[in-house]
Amino acid sequence: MSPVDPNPPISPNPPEIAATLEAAWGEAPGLKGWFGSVDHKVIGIRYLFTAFAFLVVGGLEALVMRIQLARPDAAVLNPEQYDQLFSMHGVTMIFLYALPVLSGFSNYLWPLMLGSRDMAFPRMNALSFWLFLAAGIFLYLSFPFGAAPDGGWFNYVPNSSSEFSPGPNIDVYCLGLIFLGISTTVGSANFIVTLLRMRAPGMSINRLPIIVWGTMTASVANLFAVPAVSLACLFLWFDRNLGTHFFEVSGGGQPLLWQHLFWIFGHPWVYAIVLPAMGMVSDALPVHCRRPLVGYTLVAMATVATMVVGFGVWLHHMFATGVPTLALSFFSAASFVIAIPSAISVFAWIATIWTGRARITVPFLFFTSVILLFVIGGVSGVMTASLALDWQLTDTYFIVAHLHYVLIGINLFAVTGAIYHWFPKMSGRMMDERLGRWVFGLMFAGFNLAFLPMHWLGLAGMPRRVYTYGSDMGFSSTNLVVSIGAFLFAFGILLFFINIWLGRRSGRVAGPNPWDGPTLEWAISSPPPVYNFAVIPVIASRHPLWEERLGDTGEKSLFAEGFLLDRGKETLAVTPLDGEPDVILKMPGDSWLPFALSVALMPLFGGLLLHSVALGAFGGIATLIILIRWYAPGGDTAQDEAVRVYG
Ligand code: HEM
Ligand SMILES: [Cu+2]
Repeated sequence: MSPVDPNPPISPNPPEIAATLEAAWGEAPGLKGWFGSVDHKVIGIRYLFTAFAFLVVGGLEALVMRIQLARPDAAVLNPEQYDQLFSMHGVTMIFLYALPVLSGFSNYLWPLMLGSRDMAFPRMNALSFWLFLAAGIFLYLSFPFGAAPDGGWFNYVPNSSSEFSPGPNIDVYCLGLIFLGISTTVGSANFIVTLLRMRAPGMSINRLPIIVWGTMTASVANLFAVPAVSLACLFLWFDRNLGTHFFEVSGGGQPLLWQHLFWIFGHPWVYAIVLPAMGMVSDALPVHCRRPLVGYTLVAMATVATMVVGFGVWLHHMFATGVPTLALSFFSAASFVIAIPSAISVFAWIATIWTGRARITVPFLFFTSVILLFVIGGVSGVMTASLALDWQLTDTYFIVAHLHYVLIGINLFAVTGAIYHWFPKMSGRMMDERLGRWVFGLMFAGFNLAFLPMHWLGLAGMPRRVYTYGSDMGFSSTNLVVSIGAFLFAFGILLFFINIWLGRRSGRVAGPNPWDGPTLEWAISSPPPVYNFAVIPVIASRHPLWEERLGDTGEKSLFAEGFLLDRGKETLAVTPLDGEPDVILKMPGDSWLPFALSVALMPLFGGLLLHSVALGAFGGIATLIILIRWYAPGGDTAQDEAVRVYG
């Protein structure tokens, strides 16, 4: 920043302090810095990049399926290949794109929005990223061998038992999800502790941005939900490899147990991959409407309520399995009820647009389209909460249409808008608005062309997960339209990536606060310095940068008079609810351990998959050595040297 910067960041960053902090926080040079970085911003961007890479892979799989389905009786794919493609497409999109992309945003944004210098556990943060990448690679290594999971993303037994699926495909699924579950668990624990402790003074719980509420809710839910699916996968792996009978009727087991364990995880997970995305809309849409979000408290409470109710609806995925009538009625009713908290956010967004002074920017277009797509996906969801309709529609293309409206509508459209919104912060440059409008138009038109007619296909009785259909069935022309729409949509996404690439290379310089946003991340330069805030600010409201203009009486947030922690790699921890300053934390430096641990787990899981004792033992011993090194006392990991600031 030059001294004549016309638009300096609000949070001061004097050069002499910057140099000290730079020395303490800067990345180690060379490979150690690259593999060992624990900076939440670096990790966040890596998460985003990797998740988008998986989106491309999953998208290409979808396009191949759509080529096969464009015409009746096509033979581009045989049934076995089609099974692997839709299964890997589902697994990739749900597990390797939809949650990780949100973890990327939260990782990048949380400390900046909360006024902290990093996440609570930087090394665990790096670990959760490397584990995610390793588990993704593990799942995909099976692909070239034709051994990829092929039992759908929810992998029902007995179809996935060794009797009906003797190859290694399902074992890849089981071990891959257990592997990935470690990453999710580590990441969730980190988010929760970060929320409770790593905030600027005064950032009390009722001042948190909604994305923080969203990711916090998702993280707590993941801690309860992920063990269910990991356990289910472990049991199935036992059944298939050690001859146990958890899911086998002949041995006294229960096939339905799989569905219960899976959906106790699966339904909350669906909320985990939309609530943080809804949070991004709740935080960013108001900026483009030039007013605070309408109904902040209700929206925050609704976020939590959605998840609480979300744990009580899993059986709606099993209406067609012959469960007792009383259970059917209960779960049907709960599934209707969940529409209420979901609708609160929609009303809050509409009211914000209605009462604000909207600028029709590209993020604004994406966020408003989220509202529309959410309503369509929500209504088709409520329809299937009705038993009679669900029995008719289950396993048809109506469900495929519904799930894409929810997942693409609330996750992908929100994420794309959020990239346009926060890209200037991440890169220091703007993405081109004109190209952005083309991206939006193509994505919106292509998406609806591809997925709206799927509802009709489903109502007409076209089943999902079937590799072809006859020309006499009346599905042909609609399927052609769907495939054309899919390619249009994909072209829009391609343009989006080009837009990012051009923006990075030659976009207009953004300055600290190009959208005139109210939250803390806009108070520092773009991109932010490694230590985020030279002076940890003291927060007095929900919109620290808008206090003047909103005519807030009472106390004002302080940017120049906060905490200056410059005796090493330090940050402040506050009390959980009120955000009172509590202790100064020594933060750990770069480390190769998270990377090494993730690499070492690959041969361990590989050995289990291939029944190779040597490979497994090698991975196991390496894992053990790295863990011992990690936990060995000394080094710079000690977090207990905290010095009290107050009292
Ligand atoms: C270009 C975009 C996309 C297209 C054309 C597309 C198309 C398809 C098709 C053709 C199927 C299989 C239908 C069947 O035979 O049952 C499918 C399934 C699925 N898709 Fe997509 N999809 C796209 C993007 C996404 C995204 C972004 C997500 C999630 C964030 C997603 C999640 C799923 C899931 C969960 C399934 C179910 C897989 C299963 O049955 O196990 N899709 N999609
Ligand atoms: Cu559900």
